[in-house]
Amino acid sequence: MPQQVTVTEHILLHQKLIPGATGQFTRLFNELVLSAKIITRAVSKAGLVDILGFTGDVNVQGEEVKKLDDYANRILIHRLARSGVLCAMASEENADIIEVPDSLPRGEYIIIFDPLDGSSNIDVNVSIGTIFSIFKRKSEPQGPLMSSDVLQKGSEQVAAGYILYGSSTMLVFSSGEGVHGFTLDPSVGEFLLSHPNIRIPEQGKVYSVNEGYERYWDRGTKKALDYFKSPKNALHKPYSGRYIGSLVADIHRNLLYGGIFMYPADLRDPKKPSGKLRLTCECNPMAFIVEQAGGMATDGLNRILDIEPDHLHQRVPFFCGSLNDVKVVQDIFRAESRGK
Ligand code: P6P
Repeated sequence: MPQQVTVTEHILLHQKLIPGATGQFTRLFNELVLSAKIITRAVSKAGLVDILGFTGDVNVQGEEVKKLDDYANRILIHRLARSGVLCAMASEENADIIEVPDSLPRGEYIIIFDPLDGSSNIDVNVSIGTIFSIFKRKSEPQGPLMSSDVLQKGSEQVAAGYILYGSSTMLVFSSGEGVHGFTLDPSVGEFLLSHPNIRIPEQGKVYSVNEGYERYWDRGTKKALDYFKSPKNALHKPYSGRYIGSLVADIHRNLLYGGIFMYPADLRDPKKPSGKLRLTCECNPMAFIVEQAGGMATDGLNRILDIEPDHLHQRVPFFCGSLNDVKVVQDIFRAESRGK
């Protein structure tokens, strides 16, 4: 009988519990796992029921909200609030911090999530994902929640991860003790350990970027792409270009096979002066995962996890993946900043 380890069992048996935790983390994670199963059911039927299409609403990002986006957001908010261990939540779909209703028990954890990233791919059956980032509040539990409790830098995360709704549903997360992947077995409704201790190859062979925006890139990004396409790079041949346009799918592929994902600054669009991706609900959790797997994540000059967030929906340029590849990008940007 193959050893079948469930995600809850894994957290209890193999992850050091967060210092001072009283099983609260496990309760939060169990609600996240239940949410993943509920969203999987909806995503797998999206083509069959009238859940596709637009709600007609527009989210804080100015993007049309698809029904599945909205559904996933509502499921996560409802379930996570009932974990009884949160003092606050934040969602990519909501402009402001989401308070936990006074009628529900609260705790010391904070979770920030993108409920269904890559949602523009829903209608064409391309993999999409939920991304999450978990902190513990810093302010006194009896006192008021401070914005600094939510706007913590990524290095303060106690856990982070993603759920990938693809050919199978995978939960990939880290609580600071390496990265572990669990695959949902729909026949028993459990996430089973399928990818223990994931390590990203130190040297990649793939770059992921939307080259349609090349004319709007800064010099550093253009020089980086010249490097990856040049036979004079570390591989002595051009890297392959792979871009799905769904962050969770692109990062997951590079995590397992190696490579670098880039969403650079966009010098054209006043809404995206620092690129499109959000620091708190996309870049921080992905950077935490990739660093825990032995990779690296930078905005070109600074480690992503060291950036102090200014506001909840702050965007940053994002270069993330295999250590050797991200180091090349950082060296290019640092040389640019020295005016070389
Ligand atoms: P573009 C999806 O909308 C998303 O936020 C990420 O999942 C993805 O990496 C990126 O945007 C794709 O953006 O501008 O290349 O279509």
